[in-house]
Amino acid sequence: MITLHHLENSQSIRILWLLEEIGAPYGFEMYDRDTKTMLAPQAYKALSPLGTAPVITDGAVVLSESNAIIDYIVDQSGRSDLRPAADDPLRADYLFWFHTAQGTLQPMQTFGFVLGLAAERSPFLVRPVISKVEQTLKSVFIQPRLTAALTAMDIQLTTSEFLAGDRFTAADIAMGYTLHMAKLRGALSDKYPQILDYITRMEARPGWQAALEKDGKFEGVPS
Ligand SMILES: N[C@@H](CCC(=O)N[C@@H](CS)C(=O)NCC(=O)O)C(=O)O
Repeated sequence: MITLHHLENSQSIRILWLLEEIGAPYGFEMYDRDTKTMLAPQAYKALSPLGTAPVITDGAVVLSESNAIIDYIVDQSGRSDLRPAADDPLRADYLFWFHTAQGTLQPMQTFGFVLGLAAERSPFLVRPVISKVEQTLKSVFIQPRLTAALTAMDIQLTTSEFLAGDRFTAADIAMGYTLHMAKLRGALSDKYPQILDYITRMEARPGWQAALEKDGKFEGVPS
């Protein structure tokens, strides 16, 4: 049986959501973050080579990286509706959004957050310099990529209910946490009305609600 090793307030909520959407039995172990560093505790870091959340175990298998875990769980579940097949016309949209979640949107968002922390926590005298670097990197590198992806998504969602057509897929799961966090941080303005509606639809899903209930204290903390 698959066991989710679930770190509080983390991207692991995606996997909990997927498991709840699938509805098959699974094991669940909850871990709190280190209260000083807010990183995963040592017991969590020892689970996998990367030391990051999420992690699943399944017999001798230990797997980290959100999208690898999503693919593994969908493989095991036999739920072919969650991933358009190779000859499905929706396959390209599916692949694009599934990978854009973890290949562009989430890393850019995390990078921006870390740059903000660096400026905030740097010694007083060098803070103006670090802040300048933060602003430059955000405006030259991060924001254009976020804007491009969010604009394309908003356009996509004018013609389809989900990211890959009118069917809920694992691309919606991969993107879910990222958009949820973007919304919480105020990064989604009225410029993206379709995305805001889409997030409301995703948050109303019984699977997402069940994941929040099982987690019990999800607020969302990036890193
Ligand atoms: N690309 C990785 C990112 C993993 C990641 O950065 N996870 C964060 C939680 S959102 C984490 O483990 N933070 C705690 C730590 O680094 O100790 C994935 O999707 O699994």
